[in-house]
Amino acid sequence: MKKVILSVAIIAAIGLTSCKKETKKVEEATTTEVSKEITMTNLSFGVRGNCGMCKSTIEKAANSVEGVIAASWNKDKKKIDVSFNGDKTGAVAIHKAIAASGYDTEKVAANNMAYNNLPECCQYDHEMNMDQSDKIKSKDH
Ligand SMILES: [Cu+2]
Repeated sequence: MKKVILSVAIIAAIGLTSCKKETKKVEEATTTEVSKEITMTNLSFGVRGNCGMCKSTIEKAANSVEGVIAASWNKDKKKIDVSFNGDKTGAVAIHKAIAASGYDTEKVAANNMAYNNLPECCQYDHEMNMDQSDKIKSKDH
């Protein structure tokens, strides 16, 4: 009888440890995914534009690139802040997507057809300075 109890205990113990191992495996998988998210890249560059409508077009274009997590264009600074997964996309793809929507970036000139299709108020001056964050800073002083 004692032997039976002992073997039951052993089986239970084995069962418990194997269960624990499985749980650990799941935890490891989750940790890997989280560390992948940490490869997020933040990028800021100049983009020309005028108004709130420009802002939504520019941000929509940036967000349409697979791997882009967040995009925020600043109307006064003429500058966009983009967060993206560096494994999935890169700066060039984001510049190109914004240019295709009709907006000049520091590196890629706007698509002319897209620019001409923008509402009149959004047809910004191609000579406009981009990334005016320094100027705005000095204005604040
Ligand atoms: Cu606009």
